[in-house]
Amino acid sequence: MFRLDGKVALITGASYGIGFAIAKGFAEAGAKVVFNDIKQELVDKGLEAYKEAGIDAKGYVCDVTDEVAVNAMVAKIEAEVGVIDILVNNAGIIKRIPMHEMTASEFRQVIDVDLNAPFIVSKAVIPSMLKKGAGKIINICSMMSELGRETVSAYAAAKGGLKMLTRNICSEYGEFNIQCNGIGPGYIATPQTAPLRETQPDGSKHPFDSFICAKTPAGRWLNPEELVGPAVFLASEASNAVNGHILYVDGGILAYIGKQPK
Ligand code: NAP
Ligand code: GCO
Repeated sequence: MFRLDGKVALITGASYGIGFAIAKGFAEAGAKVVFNDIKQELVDKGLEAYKEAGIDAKGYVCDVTDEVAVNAMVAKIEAEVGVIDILVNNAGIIKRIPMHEMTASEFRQVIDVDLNAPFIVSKAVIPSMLKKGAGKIINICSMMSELGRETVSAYAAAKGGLKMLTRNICSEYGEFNIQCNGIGPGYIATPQTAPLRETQPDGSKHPFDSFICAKTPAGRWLNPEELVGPAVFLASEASNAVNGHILYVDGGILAYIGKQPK
């Protein structure tokens, strides 16, 4: 029941990072992997990486915030590969700026990619899922779907909204055998969090690096590959009775007050 054989899976923003890891896991579970990225060179880089992993993925250039481009991409995928059975809304950005210094335009850019785009892409794939009588939508949420912190106001607002969009898609389409769930990763070592892990000029750990290790029971950053099992579960028939759920894959951060300083 954890296999994805015969399924077409679209993972957005999956040339590298979390999206790539999830897509690779889906391929290993039998799915036909389709991904997009915003630039041709990123799609090409992604195709190379998938090929090196022995995966015959299909890549499309598309800015997921552009509804016309998304609709055209989905139509192209349906014509060239097949109806999308599994959608992972993974593409995302973050801007770490104190709120009183953030411009409205910067705020809107984050909301556009992290919240509006999952709406746009989900809306594009749901009609065919309705016709097929089945579908899986997985939204990549965040610790910031539950918690705030300094400098990430736009991102937290977007990821909090994405949690509720997940629950609303569940509510609106559950009767048509479409399950929509979220994955809330903890702190994952990817390019997006690289600035938070940079070694300091004196060779010491970044203060945020030490902070997150103290907030994570396992005392470490998580790896993208640790999201694959939960993602395959939510993409497979094993989760047909799971809907509107945000599965936090955070190593226990949300359960933990944090390691007391020595
Ligand atoms: P990442 O390394 O920055 O990768 C994000 C991917 O999305 C990149 O390929 C990026 O392409 C693409 N993208 C950005 N804007 C796009 C757009 N408008 N259209 C199409 N593609 C676009 O991020 P990540 O760490 O893998 O994170 C992936 C997802 O997990 C994001 O939604 C993030 O918020 C979420 N998340 C990450 C963590 C973490 O600790 N890393 C934890 C919780 C949740 P470009 O390279 O061109 O920007
Ligand atoms: C940050 C980090 C986080 C992670 C992730 C945590 O600046 O706090 O980038 O937002 O990306 O979302 O779940």
